[in-house]
Amino acid sequence: MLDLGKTPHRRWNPLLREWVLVSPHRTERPWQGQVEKPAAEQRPKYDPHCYLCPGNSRAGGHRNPNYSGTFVFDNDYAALVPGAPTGNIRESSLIVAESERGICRVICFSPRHDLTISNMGIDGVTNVVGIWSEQYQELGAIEWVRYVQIFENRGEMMGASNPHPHCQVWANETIPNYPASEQSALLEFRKDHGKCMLCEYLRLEKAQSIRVICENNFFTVVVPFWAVWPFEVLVLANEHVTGMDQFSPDAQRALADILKCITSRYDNVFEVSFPYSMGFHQSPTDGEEHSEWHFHAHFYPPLLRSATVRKFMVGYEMLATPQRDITPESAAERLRSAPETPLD
Ligand code: H2U
Ligand code: ZN
Repeated sequence: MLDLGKTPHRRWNPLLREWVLVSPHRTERPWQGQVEKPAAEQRPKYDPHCYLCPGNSRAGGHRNPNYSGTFVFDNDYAALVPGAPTGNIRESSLIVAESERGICRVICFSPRHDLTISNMGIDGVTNVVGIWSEQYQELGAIEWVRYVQIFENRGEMMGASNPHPHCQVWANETIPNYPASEQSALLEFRKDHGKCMLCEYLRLEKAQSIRVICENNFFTVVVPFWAVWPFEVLVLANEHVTGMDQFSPDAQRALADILKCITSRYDNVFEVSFPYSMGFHQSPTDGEEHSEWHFHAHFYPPLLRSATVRKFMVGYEMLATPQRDITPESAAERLRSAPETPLD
């Protein structure tokens, strides 16, 4: 008999429509073994060398204003630019390229160099949610922008270039791969079952509750059944809302609250400022009706069993199928038992 906590098995990711291999017998109890704690990171409130702190200069001769809340600017090293020449190459069906326009921005969450979402005040994070919603709508309203991806890389391990609390926004001419895959899965599920996949998934998770971490009136955090990263979570809107443009002020505050809760739990799991990549998935802005979309956020953190042991997607995972050892259920238990208050 298949025992999810003991038997090697594979699980189905219905959003990306692919399998993940789970080998629970390899480490049945993720919190066994030594937890190494690196020296506490002491950061100043203001860093004269930080290119995101108020009043400092950035690349290309720009100087940040003395901002007091959030601060948005066009990325000085933008991966995509709005004025890129258009064209395509189709030498055969095998050598294919298309030009891609885009707009890349950086959003500073706070003038304070030393804060993170977990230890910023709820009002500050609510302001950030307001800016995300504004950027989603402003960039989405541009005629050729079909998708707005808001994402945060937190921690050097995730390739963040700077510890100052910030995120990026990329607005693209085309819908990127993962949102596009999710969109076709959501559409197909609705066609086959007559309901939203994520509304249904949330109902199942709430009924079982073993993978639910925390919730408020508007959002629920679960370790998805099909999680690949050790402490991966999915933040789901409780109601079927397609995007941030539909959030009431209460929902914006609730998103800030739930983000603070999950990031604080993360920090408390290994007593470090937890690295992760996080991003929102919501309706494209291509002018089509997209009632199939259910707003959600993914958190993909690389830490495995201590602050210094990280998971890499290598070997079998690069060549065959993603794999995990600790089960999503034990990760959920670990996150549930971590305090929801900031680490400091
Ligand atoms: P990340 O930490 O997620 O890499 O985001 C920081 C972004 O800031 C990065 O995309 C940009 C980088 O291009 N940046 C500027 O726009 N101006 C600068 O002076 C330095 C970095
Ligand atoms: Zn700074």
